[in-house]
Amino acid sequence: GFMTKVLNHPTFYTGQAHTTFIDDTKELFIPEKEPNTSNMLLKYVGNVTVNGYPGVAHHKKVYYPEARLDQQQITGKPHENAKTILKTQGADAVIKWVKDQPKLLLTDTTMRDAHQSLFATRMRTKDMRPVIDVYDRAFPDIFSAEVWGGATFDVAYRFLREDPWKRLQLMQQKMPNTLLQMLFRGSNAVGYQNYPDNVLREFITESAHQGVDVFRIFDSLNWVDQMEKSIQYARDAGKIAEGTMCYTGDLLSPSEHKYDLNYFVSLAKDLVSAGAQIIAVKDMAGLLKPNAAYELISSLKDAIDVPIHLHTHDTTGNGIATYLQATRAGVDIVDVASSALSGTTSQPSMTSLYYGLAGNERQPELDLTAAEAVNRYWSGVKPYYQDFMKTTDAAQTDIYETGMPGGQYSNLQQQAQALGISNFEEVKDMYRTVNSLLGNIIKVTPSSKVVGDLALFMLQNNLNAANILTRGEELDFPQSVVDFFAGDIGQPVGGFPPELQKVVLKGRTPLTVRPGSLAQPVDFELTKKQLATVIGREPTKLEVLSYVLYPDVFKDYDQANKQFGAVEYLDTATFYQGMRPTETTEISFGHGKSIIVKLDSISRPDDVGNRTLFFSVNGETSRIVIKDQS
Ligand code: 3PY
Ligand code: ZN
Repeated sequence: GFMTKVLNHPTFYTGQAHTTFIDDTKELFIPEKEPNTSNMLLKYVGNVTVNGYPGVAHHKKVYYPEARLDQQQITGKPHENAKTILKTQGADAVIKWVKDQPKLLLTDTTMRDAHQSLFATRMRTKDMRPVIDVYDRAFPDIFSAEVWGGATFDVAYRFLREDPWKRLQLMQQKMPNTLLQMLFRGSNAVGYQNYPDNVLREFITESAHQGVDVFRIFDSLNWVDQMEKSIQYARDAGKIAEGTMCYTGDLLSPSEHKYDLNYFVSLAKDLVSAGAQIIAVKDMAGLLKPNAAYELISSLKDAIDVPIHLHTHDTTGNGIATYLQATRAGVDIVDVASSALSGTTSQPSMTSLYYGLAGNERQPELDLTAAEAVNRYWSGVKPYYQDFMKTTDAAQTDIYETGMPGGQYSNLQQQAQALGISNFEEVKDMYRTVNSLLGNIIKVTPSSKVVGDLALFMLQNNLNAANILTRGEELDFPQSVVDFFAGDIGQPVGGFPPELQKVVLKGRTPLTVRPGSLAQPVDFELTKKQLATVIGREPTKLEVLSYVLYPDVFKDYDQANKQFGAVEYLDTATFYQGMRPTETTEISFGHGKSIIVKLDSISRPDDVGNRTLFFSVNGETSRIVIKDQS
């Protein structure tokens, strides 16, 4: 085909047999997708054109001015920082360096949590690329860039049709002077269920190989047992393990008897005993009020000797105030995002915080010119994702009452709408009711989903706090709720409410130990053979890991690749919106190679609903037949 001529991509896949699954060879590259032997990309474009992309309104195609990063503004030079110390002296030296230097340090979450929180994790690697290329010089004083983990892994395969490992490899290659940080869901890794310990070990070891330097390890119920192994595996890999406390409740309230200062201080001590080199306070819902932050950070600084890293979301509108108070109390590192991708459900703005600390001796080191240039670039990227921005556009102080994490706020709104529940106030009220029914649990992925699912279920079935125990006997509860009560995601602080547990489990005996302590290890060699038959070639170990975590998603991804080829080359407007008749676009494959594609016309559907799309590719006609699903 024409594109095979245009492109001659090396195939990194060698098919070489491994004797053991764990080895240190560099032969880990994901095979390059075979870009187009039979108009595969056109099939993709044709399909999106005819049938749309999930979540994207089929409006008139919108192009925005091309996002540009002004290289002239990036003049910094890499110098000694946390990353160079990790490389030359190891993890302990980084911790010492953080403690010894007086400034507030920053973690930039723009390429992970910010777009996860603002537009459902849909940002494509292609749109990150210009920033990745200049990152080391733009932000040489940053503590770390959070760029991986959380939902990015799953969403990359499932929705972006790109390989998350490749994104990480690119960052490792292009950002060698920046600590790369990931969010790791403890025993749930980057998924939503418990994985056996050997899977956690493999995943962490490989992520470390591929570039992750800092592992922020949390558990959705703050259960240290669920984090301990992962902390150890990260340390074994020579990397930095952040033990995480998810913040919930209201520290300042006299009626807060569960998640009070003592709770967090003793949890922090337990995490340090479990091997955490940094303690992260993860305020996923933006509930940590400024004075509570002052109290909490001061107490932690008194009680433990490791750096404190504070993460918040600006959902409730007080993010910067919280950081200022935390800074006063001696917090070591805080999480921020480029302004264009900051605020509301995302992190507070990096430059707002910088200006907010004017006159403070702890004001972070930041090259404002570079930060603003990068920010202007992100402003240019953002409109392309507007269809996914179902998030709030203003501060949501009612979250102080519901405790719902920012990421869930928009998701749950959509789920409720899909079920015909249009009054979100009802959902929020029920969310609070469910939270107390469950005994006031920590709410973050995946425990937040339990609360959300049960809230929607109760609304649909006309259940309330009074009748759930009786009427619940006849009802099958949502799977996430059953799993929670069965102990499959761990033990909540203070245990399960026993009566509701009985009603939900219907005779099943719940776990009281860590699920991973009972799980059979995964046989990677066997899995590799199985995957080989699924994809029709020998998989790399990274592919085997992805398949272990997400078997169906990975299979589906492989199918999509076989059908559509290297869709990561498409521009973002075309990727999400397809093309309109008479439109022309250029698909650039890098190394100066590109093709000009014009959509000449689309036929009406024939009697079986197929439409023919007539493209010209570099002037030659190509016909693509697409089934119209409407
Ligand atoms: C995730 O697990 O993806 C989160 O961001 C939780 O806050
Ligand atoms: Zn977060």
